[in-house]
Amino acid sequence: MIDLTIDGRPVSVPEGSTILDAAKKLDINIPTLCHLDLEGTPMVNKAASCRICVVEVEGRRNLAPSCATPATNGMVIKTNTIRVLNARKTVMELLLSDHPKDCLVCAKSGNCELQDLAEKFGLRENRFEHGAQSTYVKDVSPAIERDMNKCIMCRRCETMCNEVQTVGALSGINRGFDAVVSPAFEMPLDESVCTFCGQCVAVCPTGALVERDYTWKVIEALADPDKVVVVQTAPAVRAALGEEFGYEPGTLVTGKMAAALRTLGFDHVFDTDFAADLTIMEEASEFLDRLTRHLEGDTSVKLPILTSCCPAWVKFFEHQYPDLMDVPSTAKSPQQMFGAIAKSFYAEKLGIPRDKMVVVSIMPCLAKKYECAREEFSVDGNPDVDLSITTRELAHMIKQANIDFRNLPDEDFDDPMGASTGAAVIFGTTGGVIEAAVRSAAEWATGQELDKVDFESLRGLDGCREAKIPVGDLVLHIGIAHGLGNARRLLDAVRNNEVEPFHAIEIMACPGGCVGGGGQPYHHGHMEIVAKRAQALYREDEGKPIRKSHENPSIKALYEEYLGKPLGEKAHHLLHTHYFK
Ligand code: HC0
Ligand code: SF4
Repeated sequence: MIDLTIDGRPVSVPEGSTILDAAKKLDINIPTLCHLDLEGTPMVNKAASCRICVVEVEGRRNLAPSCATPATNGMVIKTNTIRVLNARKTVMELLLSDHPKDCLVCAKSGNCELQDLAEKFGLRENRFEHGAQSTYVKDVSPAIERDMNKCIMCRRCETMCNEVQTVGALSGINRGFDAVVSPAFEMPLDESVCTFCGQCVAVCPTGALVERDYTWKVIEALADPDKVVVVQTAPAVRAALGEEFGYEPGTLVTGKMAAALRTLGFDHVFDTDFAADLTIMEEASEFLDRLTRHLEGDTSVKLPILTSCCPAWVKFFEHQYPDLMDVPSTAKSPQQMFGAIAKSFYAEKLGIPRDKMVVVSIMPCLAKKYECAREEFSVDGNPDVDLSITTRELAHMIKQANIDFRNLPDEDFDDPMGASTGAAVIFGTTGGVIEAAVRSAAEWATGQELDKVDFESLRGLDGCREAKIPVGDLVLHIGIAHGLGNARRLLDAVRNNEVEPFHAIEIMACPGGCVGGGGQPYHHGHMEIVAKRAQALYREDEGKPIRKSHENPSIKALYEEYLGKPLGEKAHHLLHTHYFK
């Protein structure tokens, strides 16, 4: 252990700790901006570029950035001398001198770490106010908006994109005043290898990176008397939306969310979970089909099957693993299956043409905005899912509409596309999709009912996991990765035959799965919040009367009435897709 003193108080910390870690242990709150420590992961932003966390170290001439300075034995640290305060004040003044002052209309207002610090510092004037201002043009993609005039070069996004996600879409370019974080050659994000996972947005401390906001388009659709507006809510939203209304992380607000959507004026309040059950029908069938053929010696069949419901993961493998394009399942994601069924089966049921229906999805994700805009998910230019908004955007809509969320009654989803099982709701956390698939595949393969549907070995938050699940005479070898960097590690090991062959692998782009999605309420790196949301989904699963997708009565009826059988012709046409290099 290392023993040191901070502001006159002794503290012991493990070898390798920084001064900031030691101060945290004493609950001394040194301000930080570029620092990012995703608790529970080895990931730390090492840039130490902002210098807001400087402290005085006895015996050293220069102030030291506490986030990047190792604690050593006998150190005597002071965190609030006039020299330290003066240095921090200067840093803040310089940062603010080249920062737009449009806080009132900034998407990050209320969640901006720069704004919070300015408030904390109580700056009332700025000596550098009339300096030069950056004049970058906004980069607007279907999912993310980049306003580099608001970038403070903390480089958290770069660390997230390059080290955690290993996508490599962002890097610091130019020098001095013109330095900025950008895709290569300053190309628009949309033309780069960006996956729209949104994790850079989740960690950006200012409004430099934000979601493309579609709330006003949704409001316009709701106000249009000629439109029938159908809404679907992703599994992970119900476990996080409450945080925007003062509930503890991990509080389920499924019933209040349904009531709020009805109050907002949606004509049909449905659930993406319904389509998650449908996804399992197709994906588990495809898995069993491939597995059976493989066991019969068909060498053309590809195993492991990879899940394909996360659009950032899909874009990642399209860019980075074009040789593996025939390995992922061809099943569309639940969001897109929902849209395809809503605008065919349900529109026909209502007796309306597809272009009279507007399908809105509420997602914890930014990549879903990009996914619903992909050309293959439309018919004659009319998209299956018209608009996708995030958990945060929904919270804004609820607040804007003067809805007293906390006092709403708990309401149910509408029928038939609101009915779902416990297997569907766990889609929202890492390991959930494959657990749901195993529940159905195991019963189909053996013809016997499972004694227990909980597969605890598939759960947890380790970045790469594996489990062996006995099914009849076979032992299924299942892999799970969340976070694209972990996905890359696992896939490289598979491609290089460094691991025992897997039968199936689940991949989700965001750390934690969708509960940690880029569109969820900001968790500022506190991964324990993500873990609480995951626990909430397992609770909802446990409380459901039906916990296996193939037992969902509305799904059974959909196949009987409309689709035929899983992997059948109609199902193939509506529920499966293909990938592009
Ligand atoms: Fe997910 Fe999904 S589980 S990707 O994480 O599969 O966004 O919540 O909606 O589509 O269901 C996100 C969450 C979804 C989809 C589902 C899947
Ligand atoms: Fe990188 Fe994801 Fe941000 Fe794209 S959205 S720049 S892939 S972190």
